[in-house]
Amino acid sequence: MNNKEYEVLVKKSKEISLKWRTLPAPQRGELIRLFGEELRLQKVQLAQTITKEARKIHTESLGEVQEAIDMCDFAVGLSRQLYGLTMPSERPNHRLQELWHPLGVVGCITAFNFPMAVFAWNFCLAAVCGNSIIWKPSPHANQCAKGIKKAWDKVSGDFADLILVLEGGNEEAVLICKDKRIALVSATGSTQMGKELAPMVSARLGKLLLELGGNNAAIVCPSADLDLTIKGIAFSACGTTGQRCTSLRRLFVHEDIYDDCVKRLRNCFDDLIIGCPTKEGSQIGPLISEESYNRMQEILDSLKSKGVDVIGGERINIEDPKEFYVKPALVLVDTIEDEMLKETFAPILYVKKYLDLKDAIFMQNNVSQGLSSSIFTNDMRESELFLSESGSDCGIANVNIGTSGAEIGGAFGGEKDTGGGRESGSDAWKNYMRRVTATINYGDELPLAQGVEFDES
Ligand code: UN1
Repeated sequence: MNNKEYEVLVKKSKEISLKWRTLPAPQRGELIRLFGEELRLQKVQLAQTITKEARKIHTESLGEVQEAIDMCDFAVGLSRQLYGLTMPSERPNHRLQELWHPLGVVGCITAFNFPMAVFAWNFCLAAVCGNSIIWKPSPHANQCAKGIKKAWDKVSGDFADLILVLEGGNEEAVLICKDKRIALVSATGSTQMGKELAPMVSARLGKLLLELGGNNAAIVCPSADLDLTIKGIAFSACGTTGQRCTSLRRLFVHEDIYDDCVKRLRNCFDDLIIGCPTKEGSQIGPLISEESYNRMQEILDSLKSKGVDVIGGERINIEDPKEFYVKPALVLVDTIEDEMLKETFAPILYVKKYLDLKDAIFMQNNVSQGLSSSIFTNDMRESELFLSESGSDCGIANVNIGTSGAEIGGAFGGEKDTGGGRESGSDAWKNYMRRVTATINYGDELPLAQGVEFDES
Protein backbone atom coordinates (compact mmCIF):
# COMPACT_ATOMS: atom_id res chain seq x y z
CA MET A 1 0.00 0.00 0.00
CA ASN A 2 1.43 3.42 -0.90
CA ASN A 3 1.49 6.35 1.50
CA LYS A 4 -1.52 8.06 -0.04
CA GLU A 5 -3.68 4.96 0.29
CA TYR A 6 -2.49 4.51 3.86
CA GLU A 7 -3.43 8.10 4.70
CA VAL A 8 -6.94 7.56 3.32
CA LEU A 9 -7.26 4.39 5.39
CA VAL A 10 -6.21 6.01 8.67
CA LYS A 11 -8.44 9.05 8.07
CA LYS A 12 -11.41 6.79 7.41
CA SER A 13 -10.70 4.83 10.54
CA LYS A 14 -10.38 7.97 12.65
CA GLU A 15 -13.61 9.42 11.25
CA ILE A 16 -15.64 6.32 11.92
CA SER A 17 -14.22 6.03 15.42
CA LEU A 18 -15.55 9.51 16.22
CA LYS A 19 -19.07 8.45 15.21
CA TRP A 20 -18.91 5.01 16.75
CA ARG A 21 -17.80 6.23 20.15
CA THR A 22 -20.94 8.34 20.57
CA LEU A 23 -23.16 5.29 20.13
CA PRO A 24 -24.24 3.97 23.56
CA ALA A 25 -22.23 0.85 24.39
CA PRO A 26 -25.30 -1.47 24.41
CA GLN A 27 -26.04 -0.33 20.84
CA ARG A 28 -22.46 -1.13 19.88
CA GLY A 29 -23.04 -4.50 21.50
CA GLU A 30 -26.09 -5.03 19.33
CA LEU A 31 -24.03 -4.69 16.13
CA ILE A 32 -21.49 -7.11 17.52
CA ARG A 33 -24.34 -9.51 18.29
CA LEU A 34 -25.40 -9.35 14.65
CA PHE A 35 -21.80 -9.96 13.61
CA GLY A 36 -21.74 -13.07 15.83
CA GLU A 37 -24.97 -14.27 14.19
CA GLU A 38 -23.41 -13.81 10.76
CA LEU A 39 -20.33 -15.76 11.83
CA ARG A 40 -22.62 -18.55 13.02
CA LEU A 41 -24.29 -18.66 9.60
CA GLN A 42 -20.96 -18.68 7.80
CA LYS A 43 -19.14 -20.93 10.26
CA VAL A 44 -18.40 -23.80 7.88
CA GLN A 45 -17.45 -21.55 5.00
CA LEU A 46 -15.10 -19.45 7.14
CA ALA A 47 -13.55 -22.61 8.58
CA GLN A 48 -12.89 -23.81 5.06
CA THR A 49 -11.06 -20.57 4.31
CA ILE A 50 -8.88 -21.11 7.40
CA THR A 51 -8.11 -24.66 6.34
CA LYS A 52 -7.29 -23.55 2.81
CA GLU A 53 -4.92 -20.79 3.86
CA ALA A 54 -3.51 -21.70 7.27
CA ARG A 55 -3.79 -25.47 6.59
CA LYS A 56 -5.49 -26.27 9.88
CA ILE A 57 -7.58 -29.43 10.09
CA HIS A 58 -11.32 -28.91 9.73
CA THR A 59 -12.30 -29.42 13.39
CA GLU A 60 -9.66 -26.93 14.54
CA SER A 61 -10.78 -24.42 11.92
CA LEU A 62 -14.36 -24.79 13.12
CA GLY A 63 -13.08 -24.31 16.67
CA GLU A 64 -11.34 -21.15 15.63
CA VAL A 65 -14.51 -19.63 14.14
CA GLN A 66 -16.31 -20.71 17.32
CA GLU A 67 -13.70 -18.80 19.32
CA ALA A 68 -14.56 -15.69 17.29
CA ILE A 69 -18.29 -16.28 17.91
CA ASP A 70 -17.63 -16.73 21.64
CA MET A 71 -15.82 -13.40 21.64
CA CYS A 72 -18.84 -11.71 20.06
CA ASP A 73 -21.11 -13.13 22.76
CA PHE A 74 -18.67 -12.05 25.44
CA ALA A 75 -18.52 -8.52 24.02
CA VAL A 76 -22.32 -8.28 23.88
CA GLY A 77 -22.41 -9.04 27.60
CA LEU A 78 -19.64 -6.56 28.25
CA SER A 79 -21.55 -3.85 26.42
CA ARG A 80 -23.61 -3.43 29.60
CA GLN A 81 -20.72 -4.01 31.98
CA LEU A 82 -17.98 -1.49 31.17
CA TYR A 83 -17.96 -0.55 34.81
CA GLY A 84 -16.07 2.28 36.45
CA LEU A 85 -15.53 2.28 40.20
CA THR A 86 -16.90 4.94 42.53
CA MET A 87 -14.50 5.60 45.42
CA PRO A 88 -15.32 7.29 48.72
CA SER A 89 -14.01 10.83 48.65
CA GLU A 90 -12.19 12.18 51.70
CA ARG A 91 -14.03 15.49 51.25
CA PRO A 92 -17.67 16.17 52.20
CA ASN A 93 -20.15 16.49 49.33
CA HIS A 94 -17.68 15.10 46.82
CA ARG A 95 -17.80 12.05 44.60
CA LEU A 96 -14.73 10.34 43.18
CA GLN A 97 -15.43 8.29 40.12
CA GLU A 98 -13.68 6.42 37.35
CA LEU A 99 -14.91 6.86 33.78
CA TRP A 100 -13.80 4.68 30.88
CA HIS A 101 -13.59 6.16 27.39
CA PRO A 102 -12.57 4.79 23.98
CA LEU A 103 -9.00 5.28 22.75
CA GLY A 104 -9.81 5.98 19.09
CA VAL A 105 -8.06 3.88 16.45
CA VAL A 106 -6.58 0.52 17.41
CA GLY A 107 -3.95 -1.18 15.21
CA CYS A 108 -4.04 -4.95 15.21
CA ILE A 109 -1.27 -7.17 13.80
CA THR A 110 -2.10 -10.88 13.70
CA ALA A 111 -0.27 -14.10 12.88
CA PHE A 112 -1.09 -16.91 10.44
CA ASN A 113 -1.87 -19.56 13.04
CA PHE A 114 -5.04 -18.01 14.46
CA PRO A 115 -6.07 -15.81 11.55
CA MET A 116 -9.61 -15.14 12.80
CA ALA A 117 -9.80 -15.83 16.54
CA VAL A 118 -6.99 -13.53 17.63
CA PHE A 119 -8.45 -10.76 15.50
CA ALA A 120 -11.82 -11.37 17.18
CA TRP A 121 -10.20 -11.14 20.63
CA ASN A 122 -9.03 -7.68 19.69
CA PHE A 123 -11.84 -6.45 17.50
CA CYS A 124 -14.73 -7.46 19.74
CA LEU A 125 -13.20 -5.73 22.75
CA ALA A 126 -11.92 -2.72 20.81
CA ALA A 127 -15.31 -2.25 19.15
CA VAL A 128 -17.51 -2.67 22.21
CA CYS A 129 -15.24 -0.18 23.97
CA GLY A 130 -15.95 2.33 21.19
CA ASN A 131 -12.83 2.09 18.99
CA SER A 132 -12.25 1.43 15.31
CA ILE A 133 -9.62 -1.04 14.16
CA ILE A 134 -7.02 -1.22 11.40
CA TRP A 135 -6.09 -4.85 10.89
CA LYS A 136 -2.86 -6.07 9.36
CA PRO A 137 -3.29 -9.81 8.96
CA SER A 138 -0.44 -12.22 8.27
CA PRO A 139 0.47 -12.34 4.57
CA HIS A 140 -0.34 -16.07 4.87
CA ALA A 141 -3.92 -15.29 5.82
CA ASN A 142 -5.29 -12.45 3.70
CA GLN A 143 -8.28 -14.49 2.54
CA CYS A 144 -9.26 -15.12 6.15
CA ALA A 145 -9.19 -11.38 6.78
CA LYS A 146 -11.32 -10.81 3.67
CA GLY A 147 -13.86 -13.38 4.91
CA ILE A 148 -14.19 -11.67 8.28
CA LYS A 149 -14.37 -8.21 6.76
CA LYS A 150 -17.12 -9.34 4.39
CA ALA A 151 -19.15 -10.77 7.27
CA TRP A 152 -18.80 -7.47 9.16
CA ASP A 153 -19.72 -5.40 6.09
CA LYS A 154 -22.89 -7.40 5.72
CA VAL A 155 -24.25 -6.52 9.16
CA SER A 156 -22.62 -3.23 10.04
CA GLY A 157 -24.64 -0.70 8.00
CA ASP A 158 -23.00 2.73 8.29
CA PHE A 159 -20.17 1.30 10.35
CA ALA A 160 -18.46 -0.88 7.74
CA ASP A 161 -15.24 1.14 8.14
CA LEU A 162 -14.95 0.06 11.74
CA ILE A 163 -12.80 -2.77 10.38
CA LEU A 164 -10.26 -1.69 7.78
CA VAL A 165 -7.80 -4.26 6.48
CA LEU A 166 -4.23 -3.28 5.66
CA GLU A 167 -2.69 -6.15 3.74
CA GLY A 168 1.06 -6.40 3.70
CA GLY A 169 4.16 -7.38 5.59
CA ASN A 170 6.72 -5.77 7.81
CA GLU A 171 6.55 -2.37 6.10
CA GLU A 172 2.84 -2.04 6.84
CA ALA A 173 3.37 -3.15 10.44
CA VAL A 174 5.97 -0.39 10.80
CA LEU A 175 3.53 2.20 9.41
CA ILE A 176 1.04 1.28 12.13
CA CYS A 177 3.64 1.24 14.89
CA LYS A 178 5.03 4.67 14.02
CA ASP A 179 1.68 6.35 13.54
CA LYS A 180 0.74 8.62 16.44
CA ARG A 181 -2.90 8.56 15.38
CA ILE A 182 -3.09 4.87 16.31
CA ALA A 183 -3.58 4.92 20.05
CA LEU A 184 -2.97 1.25 20.76
CA VAL A 185 -1.02 -1.36 18.82
CA SER A 186 -1.95 -4.94 19.62
CA ALA A 187 0.51 -7.37 18.04
CA THR A 188 0.70 -11.15 17.98
CA GLY A 189 3.80 -12.89 16.66
CA SER A 190 7.32 -13.91 17.56
CA THR A 191 9.31 -12.36 20.39
CA GLN A 192 11.75 -11.06 17.79
CA MET A 193 8.92 -9.28 15.97
CA GLY A 194 7.72 -7.80 19.26
CA LYS A 195 11.20 -6.55 20.11
CA GLU A 196 11.49 -4.85 16.72
CA LEU A 197 8.07 -3.21 16.77
CA ALA A 198 7.72 -2.26 20.44
CA PRO A 199 10.38 0.49 20.44
CA MET A 200 8.60 2.24 17.55
CA VAL A 201 5.36 2.40 19.53
CA SER A 202 7.15 3.32 22.76
CA ALA A 203 9.10 6.10 21.05
CA ARG A 204 5.80 7.90 20.47
CA LEU A 205 4.50 6.81 23.89
CA GLY A 206 1.73 4.79 22.29
CA LYS A 207 0.00 1.94 24.08
CA LEU A 208 1.12 -1.62 23.38
CA LEU A 209 -0.50 -4.99 23.81
CA LEU A 210 1.85 -7.84 23.01
CA GLU A 211 1.18 -11.54 22.68
CA LEU A 212 4.52 -13.03 21.67
CA GLY A 213 6.34 -16.33 21.79
CA GLY A 214 5.86 -19.14 24.25
CA ASN A 215 8.03 -22.07 25.27
CA ASN A 216 5.44 -23.96 27.18
CA ALA A 217 6.11 -26.87 29.52
CA ALA A 218 4.14 -29.54 31.33
CA ILE A 219 5.09 -31.54 34.38
CA VAL A 220 3.89 -35.12 34.78
CA CYS A 221 3.81 -36.28 38.40
CA PRO A 222 3.72 -39.86 39.68
CA SER A 223 0.03 -39.69 40.60
CA ALA A 224 -1.04 -38.45 37.14
CA ASP A 225 -3.82 -40.23 35.29
CA LEU A 226 -1.67 -41.30 32.36
CA ASP A 227 -4.50 -41.95 29.89
CA LEU A 228 -5.72 -38.39 30.29
CA THR A 229 -2.15 -37.07 30.39
CA ILE A 230 -1.08 -38.66 27.10
CA LYS A 231 -4.18 -37.29 25.40
CA GLY A 232 -3.49 -33.80 26.76
CA ILE A 233 0.16 -33.94 25.73
CA ALA A 234 -0.61 -35.22 22.23
CA PHE A 235 -3.09 -32.44 21.49
CA SER A 236 -0.93 -29.69 22.96
CA ALA A 237 2.31 -30.83 21.31
CA CYS A 238 1.02 -31.99 17.92
CA GLY A 239 -2.29 -30.17 17.40
CA THR A 240 -2.10 -27.34 14.84
CA THR A 241 1.20 -29.04 13.84
CA GLY A 242 2.85 -27.49 16.90
CA GLN A 243 2.16 -24.02 15.54
CA ARG A 244 0.26 -22.46 18.42
CA CYS A 245 1.88 -19.97 20.72
CA THR A 246 0.46 -22.25 23.43
CA SER A 247 1.87 -25.47 21.93
CA LEU A 248 3.57 -27.80 24.38
CA ARG A 249 7.33 -27.84 23.75
CA ARG A 250 8.90 -29.24 26.93
CA LEU A 251 7.85 -32.09 29.17
CA PHE A 252 9.26 -32.95 32.60
CA VAL A 253 8.33 -36.45 33.73
CA HIS A 254 8.93 -37.93 37.18
CA GLU A 255 11.44 -40.78 37.07
CA ASP A 256 8.97 -43.33 38.54
CA ILE A 257 6.72 -43.10 35.50
CA TYR A 258 9.23 -41.90 32.91
CA ASP A 259 9.66 -45.18 31.00
CA ASP A 260 5.94 -45.90 30.89
CA CYS A 261 5.13 -42.34 29.87
CA VAL A 262 7.72 -42.25 27.06
CA LYS A 263 6.58 -45.65 25.77
CA ARG A 264 2.97 -44.48 25.65
CA LEU A 265 3.93 -41.21 24.01
CA ARG A 266 5.90 -43.00 21.30
CA ASN A 267 2.92 -45.22 20.53
CA CYS A 268 0.57 -42.28 20.57
CA PHE A 269 2.77 -40.19 18.24
CA ASP A 270 3.02 -43.19 15.89
CA ASP A 271 -0.75 -43.50 15.73
CA LEU A 272 -1.49 -39.85 14.91
CA ILE A 273 -2.96 -39.39 11.46
CA ILE A 274 -0.92 -36.94 9.42
CA GLY A 275 -2.44 -35.82 6.17
CA CYS A 276 -4.36 -33.35 4.09
CA PRO A 277 -6.25 -31.07 6.47
CA THR A 278 -9.40 -31.28 4.36
CA LYS A 279 -9.43 -35.06 4.62
CA GLU A 280 -11.76 -36.54 7.22
CA GLY A 281 -9.79 -38.02 10.08
CA SER A 282 -6.55 -36.05 9.58
CA GLN A 283 -5.17 -34.92 12.92
CA ILE A 284 -2.05 -33.11 11.78
CA GLY A 285 -1.83 -30.99 8.65
CA PRO A 286 1.32 -29.60 7.01
CA LEU A 287 3.59 -26.89 8.35
CA ILE A 288 2.79 -23.42 7.06
CA SER A 289 5.87 -23.11 4.82
CA GLU A 290 9.12 -24.56 3.58
CA GLU A 291 11.06 -22.10 5.80
CA SER A 292 9.21 -23.42 8.77
CA TYR A 293 10.14 -26.99 7.78
CA ASN A 294 13.78 -25.99 7.28
CA ARG A 295 13.92 -24.37 10.71
CA MET A 296 12.56 -27.53 12.30
CA GLN A 297 15.14 -29.69 10.52
CA GLU A 298 18.01 -27.37 11.46
CA ILE A 299 17.11 -27.72 15.12
CA LEU A 300 16.75 -31.50 14.91
CA ASP A 301 20.04 -31.84 12.96
CA SER A 302 21.85 -29.80 15.55
CA LEU A 303 20.48 -32.03 18.33
CA LYS A 304 21.39 -35.19 16.43
CA SER A 305 24.92 -33.94 15.83
CA LYS A 306 25.34 -33.80 19.61
CA GLY A 307 24.13 -37.38 19.98
CA VAL A 308 20.71 -36.46 21.42
CA ASP A 309 17.98 -39.10 20.98
CA VAL A 310 15.53 -37.73 18.37
CA ILE A 311 12.53 -39.90 17.48
CA GLY A 312 10.52 -38.85 14.41
CA GLY A 313 10.61 -35.36 12.93
CA GLU A 314 11.11 -36.48 9.32
CA ARG A 315 9.18 -35.23 6.32
CA ILE A 316 6.45 -37.56 5.05
CA ASN A 317 3.88 -37.60 2.21
CA ILE A 318 6.55 -36.12 -0.04
CA GLU A 319 4.56 -36.97 -3.14
CA ASP A 320 3.01 -33.54 -2.56
CA PRO A 321 6.07 -31.30 -3.15
CA LYS A 322 4.41 -28.03 -2.09
CA GLU A 323 3.22 -29.26 1.31
CA PHE A 324 5.51 -29.92 4.25
CA TYR A 325 4.11 -32.73 6.36
CA VAL A 326 6.25 -33.93 9.24
CA LYS A 327 6.11 -36.62 11.87
CA PRO A 328 6.07 -34.96 15.28
CA ALA A 329 9.46 -35.32 16.97
CA LEU A 330 10.07 -36.62 20.47
CA VAL A 331 13.45 -35.53 21.75
CA LEU A 332 14.69 -37.36 24.85
CA VAL A 333 17.23 -35.24 26.69
CA ASP A 334 19.42 -35.92 29.73
CA THR A 335 20.41 -32.29 30.20
CA ILE A 336 18.87 -28.99 29.12
CA GLU A 337 20.01 -28.42 25.54
CA ASP A 338 20.27 -24.88 24.13
CA GLU A 339 17.69 -25.77 21.47
CA MET A 340 15.11 -26.25 24.24
CA LEU A 341 15.37 -22.62 25.23
CA LYS A 342 14.13 -21.40 21.86
CA GLU A 343 10.63 -21.50 20.49
CA THR A 344 10.59 -23.55 17.29
CA PHE A 345 7.18 -23.24 15.67
CA ALA A 346 6.88 -26.94 14.80
CA PRO A 347 5.90 -30.20 16.53
CA ILE A 348 9.02 -30.91 18.58
CA LEU A 349 8.54 -32.15 22.14
CA TYR A 350 11.54 -32.32 24.47
CA VAL A 351 11.20 -34.84 27.29
CA LYS A 352 13.31 -34.79 30.43
CA LYS A 353 13.25 -36.83 33.63
CA TYR A 354 12.93 -35.13 37.04
CA LEU A 355 13.23 -36.30 40.64
CA ASP A 356 11.97 -33.37 42.69
CA LEU A 357 8.92 -31.26 41.77
CA LYS A 358 10.67 -28.06 42.81
CA ASP A 359 13.43 -28.79 40.26
CA ALA A 360 10.83 -29.48 37.58
CA ILE A 361 9.14 -26.15 38.32
CA PHE A 362 12.52 -24.43 38.24
CA MET A 363 13.34 -25.95 34.83
CA GLN A 364 9.91 -25.06 33.55
CA ASN A 365 10.36 -21.42 34.52
CA ASN A 366 14.00 -21.19 33.49
CA VAL A 367 13.36 -19.93 29.94
CA SER A 368 12.92 -16.41 28.66
CA GLN A 369 9.26 -16.93 27.69
CA GLY A 370 6.30 -17.20 30.07
CA LEU A 371 3.04 -18.00 28.30
CA SER A 372 1.49 -21.34 29.25
CA SER A 373 2.18 -24.26 31.58
CA SER A 374 0.54 -27.40 32.93
CA ILE A 375 0.85 -29.97 35.65
CA PHE A 376 -0.62 -33.45 35.51
CA THR A 377 -1.19 -34.74 39.04
CA ASN A 378 -3.85 -36.04 41.38
CA ASP A 379 -2.00 -34.77 44.41
CA MET A 380 -3.47 -31.44 45.52
CA ARG A 381 -0.29 -30.43 47.32
CA GLU A 382 1.57 -30.64 44.03
CA SER A 383 -1.05 -28.79 42.03
CA GLU A 384 -1.39 -26.06 44.66
CA LEU A 385 2.39 -25.57 44.78
CA PHE A 386 2.38 -25.29 40.99
CA LEU A 387 -0.34 -22.60 41.13
CA SER A 388 1.24 -20.72 44.04
CA GLU A 389 3.60 -17.74 43.88
CA SER A 390 6.49 -20.24 44.02
CA GLY A 391 5.05 -22.24 41.14
CA SER A 392 4.62 -21.55 37.44
CA ASP A 393 5.67 -18.05 36.35
CA CYS A 394 3.46 -18.13 33.26
CA GLY A 395 0.30 -16.19 32.40
CA ILE A 396 -1.54 -19.49 32.00
CA ALA A 397 -1.21 -22.36 34.49
CA ASN A 398 -3.35 -25.48 34.02
CA VAL A 399 -3.98 -28.61 36.03
CA ASN A 400 -4.73 -31.88 34.24
CA ILE A 401 -5.17 -30.29 30.84
CA GLY A 402 -2.54 -29.41 28.24
CA THR A 403 -0.96 -26.02 27.66
CA SER A 404 -3.03 -25.11 24.60
CA GLY A 405 -6.70 -24.60 23.88
CA ALA A 406 -7.61 -21.83 26.32
CA GLU A 407 -11.21 -20.63 26.56
CA ILE A 408 -11.97 -16.98 25.80
CA GLY A 409 -13.42 -16.18 29.25
CA GLY A 410 -10.03 -15.84 30.95
CA ALA A 411 -7.38 -13.25 30.21
CA PHE A 412 -4.92 -14.64 27.67
CA GLY A 413 -1.22 -13.80 27.58
CA GLY A 414 2.04 -14.24 29.40
CA GLU A 415 5.06 -12.78 31.08
CA LYS A 416 8.72 -12.09 30.22
CA ASP A 417 9.50 -12.50 26.50
CA THR A 418 5.85 -13.30 25.87
CA GLY A 419 5.27 -9.57 26.16
CA GLY A 420 3.07 -9.13 29.24
CA GLY A 421 -0.19 -8.38 27.41
CA ARG A 422 -3.59 -9.83 28.29
CA GLU A 423 -6.26 -10.26 25.64
CA SER A 424 -9.72 -11.80 25.31
CA GLY A 425 -11.62 -12.41 28.59
CA SER A 426 -11.71 -11.18 32.18
CA ASP A 427 -10.96 -7.43 32.33
CA ALA A 428 -8.74 -7.33 29.22
CA TRP A 429 -11.22 -4.78 27.81
CA LYS A 430 -9.52 -2.13 29.96
CA ASN A 431 -6.58 -2.22 27.54
CA TYR A 432 -8.81 -0.71 24.88
CA MET A 433 -10.02 2.26 26.94
CA ARG A 434 -8.60 5.25 28.69
CA ARG A 435 -9.39 5.82 32.34
CA VAL A 436 -10.55 9.19 33.60
CA THR A 437 -10.63 9.88 37.32
CA ALA A 438 -13.34 12.45 37.95
CA THR A 439 -13.89 14.33 41.22
CA ILE A 440 -17.27 16.02 41.47
CA ASN A 441 -18.00 18.65 44.11
CA TYR A 442 -21.74 18.98 44.71
CA GLY A 443 -21.42 21.18 47.81
CA ASP A 444 -21.05 24.94 48.17
CA GLU A 445 -17.61 24.92 49.79
CA LEU A 446 -14.20 24.11 48.42
CA PRO A 447 -12.34 21.89 50.88
CA LEU A 448 -8.90 20.87 49.59
CA ALA A 449 -7.57 17.34 49.68
CA GLN A 450 -5.01 16.32 52.30
CA GLY A 451 -6.35 19.13 54.54
CA VAL A 452 -4.41 21.82 52.70
CA GLU A 453 -5.50 25.36 53.62
CA PHE A 454 -5.57 28.09 50.96
CA ASP A 455 -7.45 31.18 52.03
CA GLU A 456 -7.55 33.65 49.18
CA SER A 457 -9.13 36.51 51.22
C1 UN1 B 1 -2.09 -18.40 19.51
O1 UN1 B 1 -1.53 -19.46 19.21
O2 UN1 B 1 -1.60 -17.30 19.16
O3 UN1 B 1 -5.18 -21.26 23.74
C2 UN1 B 1 -3.40 -18.33 20.20
C3 UN1 B 1 -5.09 -21.57 22.54
C4 UN1 B 1 -5.95 -20.81 21.55
C5 UN1 B 1 -5.33 -19.53 21.16
C6 UN1 B 1 -3.91 -19.64 20.69
N1 UN1 B 1 -7.25 -20.55 22.15
O4 UN1 B 1 -4.37 -22.46 22.13
